[in-house]
Amino acid sequence: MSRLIIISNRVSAPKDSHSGAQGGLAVALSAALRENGGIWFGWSGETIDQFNGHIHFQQGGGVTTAMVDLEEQDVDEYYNGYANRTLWPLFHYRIDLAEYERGFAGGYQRVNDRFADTVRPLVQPSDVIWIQDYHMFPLGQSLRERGCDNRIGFFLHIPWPPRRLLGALPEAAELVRTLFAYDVIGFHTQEWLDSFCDYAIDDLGAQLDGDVLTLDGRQLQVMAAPIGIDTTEFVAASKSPTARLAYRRMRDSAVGRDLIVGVDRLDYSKGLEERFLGYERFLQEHPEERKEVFLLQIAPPSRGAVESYRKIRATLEGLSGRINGAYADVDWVPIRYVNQGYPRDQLAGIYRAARIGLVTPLRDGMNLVAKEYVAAQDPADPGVLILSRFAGAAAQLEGGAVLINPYSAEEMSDAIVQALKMDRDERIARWRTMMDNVEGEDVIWWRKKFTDALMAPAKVDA
Ligand code: ADQ
Repeated sequence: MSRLIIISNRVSAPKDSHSGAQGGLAVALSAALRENGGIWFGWSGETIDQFNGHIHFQQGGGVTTAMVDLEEQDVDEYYNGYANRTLWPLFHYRIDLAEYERGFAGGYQRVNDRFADTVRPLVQPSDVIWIQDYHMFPLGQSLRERGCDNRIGFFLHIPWPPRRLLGALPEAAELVRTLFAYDVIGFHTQEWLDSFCDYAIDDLGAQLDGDVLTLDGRQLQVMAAPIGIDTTEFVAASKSPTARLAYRRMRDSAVGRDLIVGVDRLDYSKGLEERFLGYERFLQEHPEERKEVFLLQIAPPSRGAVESYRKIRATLEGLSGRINGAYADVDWVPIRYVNQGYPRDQLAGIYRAARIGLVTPLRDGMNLVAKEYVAAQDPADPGVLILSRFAGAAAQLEGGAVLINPYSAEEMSDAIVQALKMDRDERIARWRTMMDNVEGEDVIWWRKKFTDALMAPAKVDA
């Protein structure tokens, strides 16, 4: 069997496989490494004065991790720059926030070349390489230039933007061309996959035959593989003693009111500002419901080095203050806004206590919070998921969620009322539909779908 080399910006292999403290992705990738043997490679998160390519190896939970340090300039240009100030906003349709600087693009390529230089000596001829996400689009090409002819796959965790939007990226054509260095490329949804094919076909002249794109004699297999959560683990987490305690604490502090919960990284793509405005609209339009509910928004800060993230934080603080100032009473606060992370089992208990899960990104590759909310519910008395139609997860959960346009405060307000009034039979039926998907297409299914394609023997080039 081939060894697997997984490469991602940050490495988060679990210290022990059942701690339950890490996300589903880390669990799934670590399991793949345990089964196949191999290495998980990435940036250590540390900086160093002069890049030296020195690899820090670690063993834990049956997984070998290998990490390198980067220079501060690397981090500024590659991570805070091109990845998070150019690609992230553009790929989330925020052309207004995307910044284009040659230094970012240059630093991004330099770091990918550094990763390639560092990882190349670790690769054995029969290894299969799986690269994760938008930090590393050109890494496959860099590895090919260093004589690596292994099977290499790439999975994109964020949306792929429509063709004309991608055209705003100065290096768009070059970037897409480099992706033909891969053997397989995966997206969460058919929509993202179609947008990718549109660009490759219409702008670069690639040809599509079945699931294979051909450009200049290189064949690239394209696939939609929606990521799931580790459902078994999450259901178990939702019944753990910590979850039960968190559930009880929430219920006690709710004193009979219905909890609406939002859990997101503090990121403009998650539609938090629009969510607060939609909730404010609900409070305005439905004075009779006001003291019957409250919104708990959990949003740990992320990417604080990037200006647009500092701005969204300030905006949300202002907005929650304004709404609470306008509506709060001595015994009731409409929004509890919390800026910290919680362990997964505690989060599971909070989800379970919530009558409504409010997941309203403006654009999201998938959105795992939506699936975690579903998995944590009590089957006999589940809550309602209100979900943005612009999250990748909507393609799988549309049969059970109340889908909304997150830009519309009116739709959000109406959906909250609909969810509060929904009778138990309808809630159970909707939840069952969603849970069937969350159980069937879990993270193990996702990982297998991708690695099966990646590990299949290469097709002969036409
Ligand atoms: P993210 O943008 O980080 O992921 P998401 O899929 O929602 O978004 O995953 C967030 C994870 O962080 C969830 O597992 C959630 O439980 C956890 N989390 C969030 N807030 C937390 C808190 N306060 N405390 C503890 N845990 C918290 C990117 C893409 C997504 C895609 C995933 C996986 O942007 O679209 O679904 O990768 O591919």
